[in-house]
Amino acid sequence: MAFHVKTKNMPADSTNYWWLSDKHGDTVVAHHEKLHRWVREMADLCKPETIYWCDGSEAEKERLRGKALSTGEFIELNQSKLPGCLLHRTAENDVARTEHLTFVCTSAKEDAGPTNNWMAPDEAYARAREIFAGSMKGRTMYVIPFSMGPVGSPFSKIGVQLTDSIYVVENMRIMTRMGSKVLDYLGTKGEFTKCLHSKADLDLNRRLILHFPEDNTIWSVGSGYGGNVLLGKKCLALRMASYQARQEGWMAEHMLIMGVEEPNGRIEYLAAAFPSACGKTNLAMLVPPQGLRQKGYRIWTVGDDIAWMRIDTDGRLWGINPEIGMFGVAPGTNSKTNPNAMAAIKRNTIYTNVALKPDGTVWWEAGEEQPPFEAIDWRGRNWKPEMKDEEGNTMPAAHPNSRFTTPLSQIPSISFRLEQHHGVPISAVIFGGRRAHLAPLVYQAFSWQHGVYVGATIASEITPAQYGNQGQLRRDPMAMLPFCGYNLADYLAHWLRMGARMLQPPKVFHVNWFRQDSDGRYLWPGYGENLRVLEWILARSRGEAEAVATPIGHIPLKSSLDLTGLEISDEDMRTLLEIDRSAWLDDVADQRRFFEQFGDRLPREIYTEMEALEFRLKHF
Ligand code: GTP
Ligand code: SPV
Ligand code: MN
Repeated sequence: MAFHVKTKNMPADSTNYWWLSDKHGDTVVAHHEKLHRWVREMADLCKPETIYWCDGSEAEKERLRGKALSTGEFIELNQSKLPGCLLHRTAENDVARTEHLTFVCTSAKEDAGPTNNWMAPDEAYARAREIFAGSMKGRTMYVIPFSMGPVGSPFSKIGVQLTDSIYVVENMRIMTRMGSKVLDYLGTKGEFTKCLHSKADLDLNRRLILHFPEDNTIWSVGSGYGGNVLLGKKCLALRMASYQARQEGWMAEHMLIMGVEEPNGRIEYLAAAFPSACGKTNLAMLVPPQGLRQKGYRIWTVGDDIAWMRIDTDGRLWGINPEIGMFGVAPGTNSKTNPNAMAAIKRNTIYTNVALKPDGTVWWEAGEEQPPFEAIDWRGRNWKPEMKDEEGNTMPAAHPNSRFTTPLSQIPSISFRLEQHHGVPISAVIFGGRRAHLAPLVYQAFSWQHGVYVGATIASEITPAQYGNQGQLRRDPMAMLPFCGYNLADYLAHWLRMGARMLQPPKVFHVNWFRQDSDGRYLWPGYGENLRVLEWILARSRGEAEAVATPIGHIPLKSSLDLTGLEISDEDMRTLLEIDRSAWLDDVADQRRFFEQFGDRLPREIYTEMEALEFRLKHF
């Protein structure tokens, strides 16, 4: 066990050593020179009053929370109804990821590719340095050693985040394995990602989220919102990790992982990539609808946002969830749509930008009950259900991207395999998006190569998880458009290479839970009912269920889906499974425009698949 002699007002250079007791209980001095030199350099830049090394203990958690409650950074919720729960409100201009301020800083611009913002490393460091300079004056710099994946696993990655936000520390405590055990593992020489964060003045014009994959470094300044500042998550576990994964021959993906236990007791695992706020958290912990529950189905949640996958000695793809918490979308979550999440978030949860009810509990749109008579909204203002903004729109009480941070261990459906470093074997990979039109409920790719093309052509409506034109359709390959730490063309080539290396690649599917009619009504009930589609997907992966070949892939017959107990009209089912050839040809034209930006770097196989689809649409 390690303890750290780091307390208030010690000068930065006294962080140089910490004390560890060795196996025999003797006290020894450990010195990770690189780590300490870096902490000192960053402290020289940011000028905190104090440096505090997080040990990950319960006592530390209580102490930091107490401090944040006293400054208003956290608001205490009703502790008898929501024990261990806190509320945090971000700045009004800081409620989602800011993709336009997020950069991949490789030495060559082409290595970032046309879909990432790019800045030369020297310029990026220089611009950020100006904002970081003195940004922590009068504040504490917290040092958070964390592990993505079980501590000590060969498939895990270590990071050390410096931050001046207790909100960040407390979220990292839930989302990652953090504290002394990680320092112990790092020893005197361990590799780690250098993660620097400061809220600075939360000014949108002085906000930058910078990735330096060549230096294994992340700098984020000027924000206090989740994906911008919990640097283990999107920054490390996706952008940096995807860069490393390509070099090291594995995959870092924006995917949930879930186990589906079938009536015979066999558990098969699925990995699914949907863009932000398109249903990963909900699918990963779904509760089987009555009809299927009676058959004996049961779900095991492994992960809800990030999957790291590698090929094991059996030639199959195995995946782990590097996180141990979920940072989930609140609106739409209730005991009908997601009972497992509702059970999980009743304790030890940090709520961000939800509404506060007079009894000290929380509320959000499409939540547990009808709108409360009055509440304090996400901005901290008095709110009533009928309130309208200047343009006459109803004002939500909770921000549409309000979230909860909760330990995965609290989810009733949590998988018993979460802590196993080798992870779970993946039988099927599912892609999906939020598409009001075109994409049918489900289809299966003809091959791995066709599947890579299907993933590359995901299109989805922009959601409140990011700034941008809400609802606008954009192409988002593998749901990684905002998260791929290198050229997306090289990323697609990596996917093709991985397929060639596998003896039994997962079968590939595409789903769309968000098909609408002309009145904007969802045709498919979604949520738990999605298991009906997963059942078909798993049977197809084993080569069992019926399907019809169409130009875009194999689709189920209505009769090959178990719809027991579901009220859905024949007409809606027909629409959900229809293929509109001329609309698909228009989509191919849009795909071509998207792909052209990658020039010769895009793998030829992607064009081959696109042209084959075009041919099938015209001639079959
Ligand atoms: P990130 O955390 O941003 O990566 O998102 P996510 O993919 O985990 O999305 P999440 O499951 O949190 O869902 C986002 C929103 O979509 C929530 O408001 C959900 O209630 C809603 N949603 C999820 N699944 C379904 C579904 O099957 N049908 C419909 N209509 N809505 C859904
Ligand atoms: C997403 O936007 O895809 C999220 C939330 O999962 S955040 O961590 O903020 O990126
Ligand atoms: Mn996500």
